[in-house]
Amino acid sequence: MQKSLASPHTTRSTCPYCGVGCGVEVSVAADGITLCGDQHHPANFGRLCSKGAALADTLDHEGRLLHPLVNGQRASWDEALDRVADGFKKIIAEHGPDAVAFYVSGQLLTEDYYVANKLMKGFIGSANIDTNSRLCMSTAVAAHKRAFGADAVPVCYEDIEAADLVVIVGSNYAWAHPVLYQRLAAAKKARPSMQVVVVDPRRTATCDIADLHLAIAPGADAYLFNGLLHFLRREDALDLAYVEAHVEGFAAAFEAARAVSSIPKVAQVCGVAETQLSEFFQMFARTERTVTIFSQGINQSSSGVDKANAIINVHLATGRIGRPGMGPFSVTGQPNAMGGREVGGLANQLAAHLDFSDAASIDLVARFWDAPHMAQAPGLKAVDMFQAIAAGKIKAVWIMGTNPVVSMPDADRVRAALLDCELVVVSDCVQHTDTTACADILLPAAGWGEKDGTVTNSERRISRQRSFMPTAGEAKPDWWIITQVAQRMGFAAAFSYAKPAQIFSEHALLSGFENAGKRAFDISALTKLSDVKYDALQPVQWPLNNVAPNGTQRLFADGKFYTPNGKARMVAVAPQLPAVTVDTDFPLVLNTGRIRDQWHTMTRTGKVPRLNTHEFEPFVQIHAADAQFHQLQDGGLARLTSRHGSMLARVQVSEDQRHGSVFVPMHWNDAFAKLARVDALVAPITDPISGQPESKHTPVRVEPYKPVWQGFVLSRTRLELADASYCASSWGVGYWRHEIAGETLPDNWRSWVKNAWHGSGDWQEYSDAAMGRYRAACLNEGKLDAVFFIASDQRLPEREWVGNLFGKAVLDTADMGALLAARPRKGVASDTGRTVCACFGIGEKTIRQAIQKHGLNSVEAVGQVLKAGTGCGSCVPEIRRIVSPLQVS
Ligand SMILES: Nc1nc2c(c(=O)[nH]1)N[C@H]1C(S)=C(S)[C@@H](COP(=O)(O)OP(=O)(O)OC[C@H]3O[C@@H](n4cnc5c(=O)[nH]c(N)nc54)[C@H](O)[C@@H]3O)O[C@H]1N2
Ligand SMILES: Nc1nc2c(c(=O)[nH]1)N[C@H]1C(S)=C(S)[C@@H](COP(=O)(O)OP(=O)(O)OC[C@H]3O[C@@H](n4cnc5c(=O)[nH]c(N)nc54)[C@H](O)[C@@H]3O)O[C@H]1N2
Ligand code: SF4
Ligand SMILES: [Mo]
Repeated sequence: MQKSLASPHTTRSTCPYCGVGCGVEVSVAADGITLCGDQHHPANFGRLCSKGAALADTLDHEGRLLHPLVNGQRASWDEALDRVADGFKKIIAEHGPDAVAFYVSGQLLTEDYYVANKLMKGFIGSANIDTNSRLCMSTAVAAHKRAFGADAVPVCYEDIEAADLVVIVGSNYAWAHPVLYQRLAAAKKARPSMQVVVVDPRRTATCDIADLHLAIAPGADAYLFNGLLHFLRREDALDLAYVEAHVEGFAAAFEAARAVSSIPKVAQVCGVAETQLSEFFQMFARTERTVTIFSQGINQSSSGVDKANAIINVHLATGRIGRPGMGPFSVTGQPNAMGGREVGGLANQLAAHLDFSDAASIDLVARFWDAPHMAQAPGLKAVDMFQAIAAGKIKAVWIMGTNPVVSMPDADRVRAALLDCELVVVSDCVQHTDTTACADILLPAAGWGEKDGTVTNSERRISRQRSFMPTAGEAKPDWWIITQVAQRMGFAAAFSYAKPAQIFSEHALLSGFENAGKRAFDISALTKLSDVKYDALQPVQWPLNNVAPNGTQRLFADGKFYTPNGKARMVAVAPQLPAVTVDTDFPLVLNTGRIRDQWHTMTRTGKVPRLNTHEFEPFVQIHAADAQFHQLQDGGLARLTSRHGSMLARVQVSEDQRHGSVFVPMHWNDAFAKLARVDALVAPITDPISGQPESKHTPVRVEPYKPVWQGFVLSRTRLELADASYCASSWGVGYWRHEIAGETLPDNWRSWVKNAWHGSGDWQEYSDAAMGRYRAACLNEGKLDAVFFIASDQRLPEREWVGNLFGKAVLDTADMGALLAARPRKGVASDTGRTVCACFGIGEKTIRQAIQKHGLNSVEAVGQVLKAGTGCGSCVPEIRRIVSPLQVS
């Protein structure tokens, strides 16, 4: 176990969630594990967001996959590994190497990723290894390669703080990259002249610090940046000397931008006011130090690569790249999205930033690996890969560290494909996910805190993840599992690593192999690190070689790019709107994305009560006018339907939503709710260059869903409420919360309830059949074990005070009376409202009451009275919205 550099009892590691890559300090003591931000880590300097701060609460073994399982039966590692190796070998022997595939993840460590890629591309002899980064960063990768000749992010985090203008496009920075957002917010506070523009169809929490919000029409971003390019030329705001010296393709790019270029025309197609548009253009024209951040609102699009290049174009044409405080910045999502790109985990990439475009690159990697069966052509990209599985062309797939039955578009088809596939192997830390349910062989992977390796964050910074606790059950690190299978497939010599440090060293060596400055990714300075040095590796930014032995903060300072002639390329972009548009059957645009406190498919964040209080159900956010037109009520249920599938969700009418589009979080799935996978609806339409799916734009219909009864159940253990047609379960503080609804009335509520709650205890109930109300509570030695509230409409008591009763050792008669009357007893706050501050559990209503009572007029004042917002700070934008609504234009 690696001990800390800070003190004998602490370990320094890196947060396993987002691509900000925050350093954490973990203390292991007899009474438990505590954790805080690492003051010295250059990504966060001690800060953590709500998810990072709650990491210690995810480390118990509840729900973990502890042993290998073959066809649902416990098996030894030997047995399971042999089954995997034999299964793959047999299918390869019969059908060739392209009949097998790996589908991996930006959440694997670099060392895991490196060996998975090596096994598939160099030894099995197929390039059918793709990754969830296809759904995430593949667009940015393609755009970088087109513009810079390499997948290299030019900027660093300090550039954001040093900028005078930060343009945030298709990124809900405040929720998805919270610590970077906090750094930006702090920089703006210290230097109020700094300006922030947000380009997003929705008004998001990120708009809290925006001087300008362009609520752009979905999919119109390439028009916006093409229009900007044209405007900048007209205003003489380009750096033509820079273009002349360092850029090619200007004329064609500019010509393409002319098609739609007048301010009225651009404003019209972008759906924003002309005044706002010209304000943005002028800000951009006059501000030299500009950083443009972009994320999934750009990447997840059927023309995402062009959009990203339209953004990069304006930076190249203004020469705003390679200098402090400026540059285009694609922020990565997953903790090791960048590391996966370095090892070539995408089906169209090779290791060390090489690809299949020339025979020499393929040969280079083959020689380095001494590969017996080097793949010669790109493999199938994620969407095509699952379609090939559905078509029976791929007969064996090994899924590692990702949950495609939830996160892939057309997810019902993905599930069906896996259920039909001859051999499905899944490596995960968690036993019951929507994807593990489709597996023939389940391999228990060691989780965060149990494994060792490296990750690379958004600014090319490599940091160590270090283990600080024993592995759960028989779990093993991914690199070990993969190399064991490789050995059993007959490749023992090439996969005989004893520890991650050896893999890292080989990866570093390959990055420098016959490189000589040709490839951006070069960490040859980290080759042959001793074990001690690998263990102690400090966060460093690549390139890291003999020219730059201490790493590189910023790229392209010398105006040289990784293209054959050293010049960057502007790309002629002919803007395109989304591939499929709304019509009368599917009149609304479905936009999907993240919420503040959940991580993807919730396998880890869903375990933490305080992260489940901010939002606890799948929801659909909709503009008031659309809600009215489609007869949807705030707080009611809705059924969403697309050409591909359907789901149920709670309606949130919101002024933040753009007219004509709705937003649904990507997180909910069968493990937590019924009919809640939004990707069942998302069309499998992809960008032709990157293969990234258009996850932000599917035409849908949203109709009211009117159950016969609705209700909720709070219970000490989780219940299977099979009769409910809608059921969303979340783990609260001391109880499980189930929001339910049904289409048929049971004959008898009492037996229904007893059927659902098997535990013994004293039951008390209240029933008003005429009004369709039923309430029941079960006590055990005076302590509350379960409560059921059923109604024919939405008139149900607030959950918070009912939930608080689970904290009482004994309920007295007044409590019971209050429960069955569905009204809190006198003096007890009826409702604190939806939790805003997860750190201190402060609800929206509590904040509103305090504002009124004490006349509070700032976030700071609310913090002083309630502490809300003074923990991790992730909720500050929401508190500000409550204190002073509608600040942003
Ligand atoms: N809390 C939390 N944080 C996370 C994650 C998580 O699961 N939870 N996941 C991580 C990962 S892997 C990723 S990739 C990142 C993603 O980080 P983000 O990309 O910031 O997150 P999203 O919510 O997917 O989408 C960003 C925004 O794109 C907007 N958008 C939709 N369509 C358009 C459009 O046509 N144009 C523009 N300009 N904007 C549009 C959406 O309204 C949304 O607000 O987050 C990372 N951080
Ligand atoms: N509609 C819609 N769909 C989307 C998106 C969207 O915005 N909208 N975003 C897309 C994006 S950007 C992304 S990145 C994907 C994310 O989607 P997924 O990758 O499917 O989501 P996760 O929940 O992060 O899945 C990670 C899995 O790996 C497991 N795991 C955790 N640590 C380890 C480990 O060390 N080893 C192994 N073997 N397993 C581990 C977890 O338990 C979990 O089951 O979703 C994509 N899908
Ligand atoms: S911003 Fe939050 S989720 Fe992202 S790395 Fe930092 S603590 Fe982890
Ligand atoms: Mo992602």
